[in-house]
Amino acid sequence: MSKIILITGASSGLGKATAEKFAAEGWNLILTARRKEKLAVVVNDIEKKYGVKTLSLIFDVQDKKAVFEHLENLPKEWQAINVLLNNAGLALGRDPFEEANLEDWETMIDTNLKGLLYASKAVLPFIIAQKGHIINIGSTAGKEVYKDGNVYCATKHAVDAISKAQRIDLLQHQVKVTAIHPGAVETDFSIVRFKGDTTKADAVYAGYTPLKAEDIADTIWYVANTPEHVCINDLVITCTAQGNSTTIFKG
Ligand code: NDP
Ligand code: 8X3
Repeated sequence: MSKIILITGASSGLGKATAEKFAAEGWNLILTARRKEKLAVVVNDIEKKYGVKTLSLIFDVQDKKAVFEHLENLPKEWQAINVLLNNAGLALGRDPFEEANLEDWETMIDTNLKGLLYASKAVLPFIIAQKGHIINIGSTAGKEVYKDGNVYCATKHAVDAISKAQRIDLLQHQVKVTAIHPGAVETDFSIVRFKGDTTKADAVYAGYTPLKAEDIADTIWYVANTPEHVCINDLVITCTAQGNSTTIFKG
């Protein structure tokens, strides 16, 4: 029987690439996002290319009621979830503390932290039943704080802490928990962060070869397919040109 991965934030970037990777390996997919049309394109492509089964769910992970309504009431045939990938997330702005926008802070906290908690809690009974695996997408921003990264860094530090907590608390259920912390990956991330300013977004990836979403998808595939007795706890991955969040060798 095919395995099932549930991916939050599957309409672009890391989530989309991971959906493709797992579909190519024959897994069935539960894919979630807010943008219905964008997710529909991903789903159509994958179904055509790989012939796997997909279930798409449209909701905002910030909306506690919607998360629980969708995930607690999954159709029976979709409840045997092997892997939950908590990926939905974003940065908004890169501003000094005194200038940063309060609403941006709230959106990042509600998405990156509370959304991850809601999704994890809602599907936990299914994951426990499978002795499954929770994979949380953190960031190098969860390992160090950089200037003007304030609340984004805080949310990713929280993902790091929650991953450790989940690993300890879920040990008794033999649920694996992994946190993956990427450095710069060229996706829509910076376009979202800089609110459509493509000049600023492009500058983030100029002058070196950043990670591709597929690099992270390959890593997630590896982490999700270790032998039963092996759990990769924590993994920081950057492109070769990146030493930490703010040190990038641009030739
Ligand atoms: P993208 O902007 O390409 O993708 C983000 C995904 O998250 C989209 O599918 C988006 O879907 C979804 N999403 C965002 N907010 C919500 C929400 N409130 N409810 C539901 N879904 C939501 O960026 P990435 O693929 O790069 O980002 C994925 C994750 O990787 C994030 O957690 C990010 O912090 C992390 N990360 C990214 C790095 C990078 O350099 N790119 C590096 C380190 C970590 P939709 O808008 O349709 O809802
Ligand atoms: C995304 C990477 O360096 O912009 O999490 O924080 S960074």
